[in-house]
Amino acid sequence: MTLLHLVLGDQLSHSLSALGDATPHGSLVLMAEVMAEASYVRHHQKKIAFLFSAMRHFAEELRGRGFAVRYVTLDDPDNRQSLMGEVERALAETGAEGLVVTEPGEYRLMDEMRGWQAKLGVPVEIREDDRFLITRAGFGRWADRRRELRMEYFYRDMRRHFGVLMRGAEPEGGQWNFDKENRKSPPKGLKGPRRLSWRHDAITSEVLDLIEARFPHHIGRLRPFHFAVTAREAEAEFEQFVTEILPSFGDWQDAMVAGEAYLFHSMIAAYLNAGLLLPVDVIRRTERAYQEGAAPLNAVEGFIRQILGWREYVHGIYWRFMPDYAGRNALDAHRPLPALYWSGGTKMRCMAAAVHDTIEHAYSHHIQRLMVTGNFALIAGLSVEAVCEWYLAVYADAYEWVELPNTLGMALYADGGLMASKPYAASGKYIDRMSNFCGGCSYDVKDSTGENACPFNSLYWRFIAVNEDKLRGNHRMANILAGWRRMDEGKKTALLKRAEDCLALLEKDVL
Ligand code: DLZ
Ligand code: SF4
Repeated sequence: MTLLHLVLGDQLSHSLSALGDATPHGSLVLMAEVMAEASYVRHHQKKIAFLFSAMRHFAEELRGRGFAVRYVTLDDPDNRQSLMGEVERALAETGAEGLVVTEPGEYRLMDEMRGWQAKLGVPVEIREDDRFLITRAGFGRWADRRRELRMEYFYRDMRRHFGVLMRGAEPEGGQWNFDKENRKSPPKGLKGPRRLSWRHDAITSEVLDLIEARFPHHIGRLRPFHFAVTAREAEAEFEQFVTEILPSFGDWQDAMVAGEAYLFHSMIAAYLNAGLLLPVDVIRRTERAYQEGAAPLNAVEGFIRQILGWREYVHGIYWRFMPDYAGRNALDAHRPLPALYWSGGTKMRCMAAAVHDTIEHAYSHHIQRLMVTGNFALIAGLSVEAVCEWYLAVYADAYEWVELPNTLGMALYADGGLMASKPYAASGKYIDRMSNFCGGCSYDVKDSTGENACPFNSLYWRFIAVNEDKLRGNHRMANILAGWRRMDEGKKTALLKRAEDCLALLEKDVL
């Protein structure tokens, strides 16, 4: 009996469970570029180009290993432009008698797939995605035993369980977390290293032309395009990170510098989330760098926490709380997403830089995402749904399982504190400390109420005032709420007035 093995665009791993028992003879692998996946949000042009090129290269690798691959391109005239449509057509045209697939990363697709067996009339086997270190069910068992699902405790359990950076029962260096050392302000002239960049082969060139022709209305600058599109290239980029960049990663993890989109970040999220790199390999390689004395512990621990802790944790949270999670809006944030998120057209230099980096690279680093665009969305009360959709569309690494908890939970506090112990709201002072943006900004970061005052300052206090009741029970907010209550009435009025003026300017697109 011939089975059809479906491989999705973010499942580009040779160890994928759906390919586990596929044999070069007797199995047919199906991969399809379809409009339904390419446009359920208006993905960044570079994101689609990366995935299509990586998918085409992966199909070639499978063929090289002797598999029969049915690869459907977006402009195939018979393409039904949905995954189920293409599975149905493949079953009819090849006589395959069943379908095997690895569970998709997003709930909407999982929900759809649960109905495929009945609709297609053949057995559909949905296998566990074992590319994470902890399965969805395993996370569920961990969460069942906890009252609060804090990442820090999850991370410690993962360290212990997998024996990563451990010295017997104790964490390496005597501490679980070295973040105090990872918050240095950027000195003048801080520059990231030159990165590997890849020449386009014929496959990538063809994909770029296709994206240019078919997705001109999607956000983003398509060229120059420099992403790795094979596991080999992604591994080479990661190796460059470990040997040349990781030693500085910790120190400058939270720094932001104008014109330096990457600084000392690894840039591997898009590769990990599409399956070109596996988290277990990345963690072990990074740990080895520490053991060999090639990188300091604060950098290695901070980096490993992102992969072994944070990434696994958000994946677990997503699958435990979906579909309800997507509808949460604990702070009732509904203001429409301003056009500046798509254009970068704003006088706020920090926001313009974060959005321009995003347009250019389908990337901005985590502090820009959390403390600039995310923080602004939080304190301006922007629509949770619209902000989440934006993050999902614009970043090459974004799939809903990773984007939603990070945006809705972490950045916007819309899950009411399930993930974050307090809202990540900050005034311009934080941005000024961690970046070189404020010096060249049209606004004055030291002013909160004047006509030229940094919008973050007044919006921050307005956010506290508006959400006072909702945040009252949170002991980590007690000092800030008390600070607001004690503030001189005249100052309060001036702050709220400036905040309303900023929101009015935002609505007119001239902030
Ligand atoms: C993101 C994406 C895009 C843009 N295009 C495709 C596609 O054409 N074919 C495909 O199989 N997958 C694509 N993907 C990735 C899927 O959207 C992804 O597998 C689901 O969102 C689940 O994570
Ligand atoms: Fe951003 Fe305010 Fe600094 Fe301007 S002054 S860069 S708006 S934080």
